[in-house]
Amino acid sequence: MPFKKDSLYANPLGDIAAFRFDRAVVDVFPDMIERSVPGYGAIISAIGLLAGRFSQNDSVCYDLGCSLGAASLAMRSQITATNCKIVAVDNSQAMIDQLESRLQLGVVDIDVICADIRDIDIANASVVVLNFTLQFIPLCDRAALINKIYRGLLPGGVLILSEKLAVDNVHQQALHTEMHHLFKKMQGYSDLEISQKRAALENVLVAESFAIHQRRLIEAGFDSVEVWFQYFKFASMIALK
Ligand code: GEK
Repeated sequence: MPFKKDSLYANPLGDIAAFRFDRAVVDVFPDMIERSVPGYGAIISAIGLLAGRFSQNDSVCYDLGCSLGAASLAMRSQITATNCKIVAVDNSQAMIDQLESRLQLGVVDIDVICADIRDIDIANASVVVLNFTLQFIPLCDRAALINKIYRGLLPGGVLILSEKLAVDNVHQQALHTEMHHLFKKMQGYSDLEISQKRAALENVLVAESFAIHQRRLIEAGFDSVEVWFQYFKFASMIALK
């Protein structure tokens, strides 16, 4: 079945339930993320390039919160290291079922695992991708996850962390929110869809500032952290071990 256009929030909803990555979301996911996250396609392509640059022979590349595997597929297309595999993890069974049903065999193996990324072991990693996933992890668990990723990375390894950022200055925060709203309108979403989706994500997606991400990554041991891409609040960072 081809994926559908996202119209999940097009009609007025009485009670707006907290957002979940369930079957209804999976059925529209590629359209939803493409029209909601400015720069998503560019970030996915660059994750492929970075995996080509950083993947090491005999190592593992992790895609944490992989959804339908867009980052895994981009990495697979660029990895030339030998005996390197990709491990793609998501805790939404609906996402994992859909990913498994669409995954074709390729030169680089992709192991697909349905699990909470807080519970899995990370070892022998050359590349770790958290592409818009950390923002869904409870604040109290984020440092432990980043510390685990750091420990699991090989020397010379990279973490690619993409997040919706909070902006400290209230005027800038309002401007970035307005610009994201305009971006979504340009993508065909109505004001109702935008406001209902925002309500569904309240307390589910918790954004933090770049300063907070940077501090957590440096405290974990990363040598350096830089933003390599930003489009309004949507940013992607590179952390080097
Ligand atoms: C992409 N990276 O297309 N454990 C595992 N997975 C989780 C957890 C958790 N604790 N919490 C949330 N997820 C993808 C896009 S989407 C981002 C990532 C978005 C999963 C969740 O099930 C969902 O699939 C993903 O993280 C976030 O490059 O929709 O804005």
